[in-house]
Amino acid sequence: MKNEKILILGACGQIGVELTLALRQTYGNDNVIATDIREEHPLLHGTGPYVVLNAMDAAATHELIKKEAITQIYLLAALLSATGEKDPKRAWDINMQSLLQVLDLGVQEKLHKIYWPSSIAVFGPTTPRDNTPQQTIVEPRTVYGISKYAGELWCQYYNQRWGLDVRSLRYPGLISWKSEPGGGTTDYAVEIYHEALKNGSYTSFLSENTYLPMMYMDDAIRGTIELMEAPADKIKSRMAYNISAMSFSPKEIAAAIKYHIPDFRMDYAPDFRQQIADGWPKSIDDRAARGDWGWQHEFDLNRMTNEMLKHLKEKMQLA
Ligand code: AKB
Repeated sequence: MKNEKILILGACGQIGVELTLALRQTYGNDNVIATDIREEHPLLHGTGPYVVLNAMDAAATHELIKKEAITQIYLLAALLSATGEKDPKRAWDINMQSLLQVLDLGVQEKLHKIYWPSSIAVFGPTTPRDNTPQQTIVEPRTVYGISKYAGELWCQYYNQRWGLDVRSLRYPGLISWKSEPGGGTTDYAVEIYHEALKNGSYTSFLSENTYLPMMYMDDAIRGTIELMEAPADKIKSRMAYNISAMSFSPKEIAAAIKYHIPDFRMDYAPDFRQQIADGWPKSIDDRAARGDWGWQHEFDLNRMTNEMLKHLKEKMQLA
């Protein structure tokens, strides 16, 4: 078993649940302390230590780091793009304060590594939208995107100024059957599978030809752990890496579902999230991640659709 003691902040969110379970398999259940402001997620129950903790509470976080002799932190607590637009100042406070505290604690306690997720939301309407490069025009228009871009710059700053080993990925929309998404613009691509199985229909809040970069959660979790385990000299970007797997529109995901559920019906009623999606990339150039530390995706739209429908059917006891 690897000799690290890991603290997860925000373990009950969409990424947190699956990342905690995967890290517990690699590092041992007792070596991964899961925390969140909410009650423990049912899937984490009985799999290892759990503490109710607000990621904004620096003193309590510091105490836990010392008590548990923590060596690595994964900071996943955040408000996402759609929720963030409803209360921009709160989104800024949560997203930035938690990151700056963790970076400071990382320096103070000489932590081995820190992981903090960024997002395709760092890009904006002036960014080239097809095959968006690793380095390009970056003018985010959502508070979530602004906080992610500022956060990337802070990560790079702490790495250069204090030698802190902080690593990050710009996640596309993440699709999972185990844990629920939490207030993003790409959430439609998860909801659609649930509704297809429950009701045989779905009304998309994005228009039919809105292409966005997406990824199956298994790929995202494996990629995150591979990034964190890569030798430090392979990590050339101390901001965040573009990573990509697939790109599709609501019309295309509907067609992939229709292949399994021929009567599935899709309607469209775009809302405020359409404008957010219209400012984001359609597809991502992730050659830097592939070249520097060997990133590779495994799931495309059809393979992911098979998995999502199979697992959700079992979960919903429809199989
Ligand atoms: C969102 O839609 O806000 C997130 C993201 C792309 O970071 N899923």
